[in-house]
Amino acid sequence: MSRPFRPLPEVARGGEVAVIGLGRSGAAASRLLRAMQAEVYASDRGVGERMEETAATLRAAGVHVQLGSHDLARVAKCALVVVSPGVPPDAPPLAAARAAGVPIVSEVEIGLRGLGAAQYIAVTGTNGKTTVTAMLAHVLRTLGLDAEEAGNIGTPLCEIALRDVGPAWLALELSSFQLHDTPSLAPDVAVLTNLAPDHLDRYPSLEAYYADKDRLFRNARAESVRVVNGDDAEVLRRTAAVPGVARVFSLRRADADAGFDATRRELFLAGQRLMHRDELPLLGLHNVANALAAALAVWAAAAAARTSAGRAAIADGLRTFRAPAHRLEQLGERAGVLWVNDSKATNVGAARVAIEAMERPTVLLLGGRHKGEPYANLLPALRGRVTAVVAYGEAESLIADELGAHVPVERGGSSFSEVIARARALARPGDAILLAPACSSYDMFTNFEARGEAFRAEAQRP
Ligand code: UMA
Repeated sequence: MSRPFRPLPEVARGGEVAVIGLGRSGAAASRLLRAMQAEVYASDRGVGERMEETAATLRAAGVHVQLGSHDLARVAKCALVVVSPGVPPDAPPLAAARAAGVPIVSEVEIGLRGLGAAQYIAVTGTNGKTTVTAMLAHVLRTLGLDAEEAGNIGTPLCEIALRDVGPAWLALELSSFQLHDTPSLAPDVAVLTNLAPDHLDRYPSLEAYYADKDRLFRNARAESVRVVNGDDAEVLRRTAAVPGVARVFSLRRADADAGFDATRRELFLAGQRLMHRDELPLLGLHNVANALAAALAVWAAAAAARTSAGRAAIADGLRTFRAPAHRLEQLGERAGVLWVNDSKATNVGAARVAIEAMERPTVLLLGGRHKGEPYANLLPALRGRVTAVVAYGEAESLIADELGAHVPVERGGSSFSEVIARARALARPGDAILLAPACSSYDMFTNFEARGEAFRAEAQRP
């Protein structure tokens, strides 16, 4: 028996709820909507075995499921539309809903309405948000609090809301897509890690992408708390007028609310030394920034963190945190070559951060489906670190054209094992092979996780 849920006001006068997209979010939202007593029409333009499995489970729960297409007339008659983050705003079912005046909300919105009493820290930003979210949940647990991570990091919020007993605390990662249609969002603490160009294949402009990020603060009030990157001028500019208290983390100022002394390599929190940088088992200065953001958010959110025992627990949590899979994940050495999997670097900004974290001469795998950003933005990071680039996939020629005059670029083609063979041949003992593709994976893989797993399998081959 699931616990009772409040019915949705949008469907009080009858009518179906249309769920668009049946990936993890759509499936979880459909089940939660059924638990809220809604009539649910869920559709996905996709077909295939996995879709059929999802459809069968949902039908058993009383959901009306359609695969292979969307019935636009039926969507237009619905009381509410719930959209998965991967469905772009110009998709035909959303256009049909808008034309008919049907409200559109995200899966996260439905999750928030079903969540009950959990406190939550919401995290967004172009890069680092998954690491910060995972760190937050880990540090909260080290403090002895009952905490979990959810949202863009992997577990849809609706899945958490469906549980009979949910966690007391949530670290909730939100993408710009999820922020777009989530009017109820009101986190205990809101974290903005940084802003850089991304998703230009979906947004008409950079401003439109940043405007979705701004929605993290849509319900901010005088008593709201936000944690923001004090080294990011765009973040500071866009959040200056947001109501509430701003807590700032910075790699440049040791006296920020959470700061770093680069000379002594020490992290500070609220005016006191927290730990030495080398106690943090993660590559790259950007991960020091991520640790500062997580420490500061926990300190701001939980009273238990603001004691000397709490401070010790925060440091302990950061010390025992391990990089999540596909995020600068060190896969070990083979023949003196370190393999590093940063498959999650699906944009130029993330790839640049990964390259800058490398402390050995590096062979860089760059490629996949182009997302609209210039690869030339990588040049300052490549110089002095990257001995060769292996360009591959749909973006191969673009990468070779933009970087070829400045750094040795080998063409890897469209077979991933050939790409790896090229990289192996180029790497010398003492080097690193880094997968930080700056592109999406969809030309060769189902997602970035599959790309990272393929890389891991190659790295572990003798
Ligand atoms: N679809 C239609 N009609 C359309 C367009 C799409 O039916 O016109 C269907 C597709 O066939 C697909 C579904 O809609 O089946 C969309 O699913 P989805 O892509 O939203 O996938 P989910 O499994 O629900 O995963 C989503 C997030 N995916 C995206 O944002 C693309 C996951 O983030 C997230 O972990 C999950 O919800 C749980 O919250 C992934 C991601 O890549 C990791 N995020 C992007 C990023 O981090 O850069 C934003």
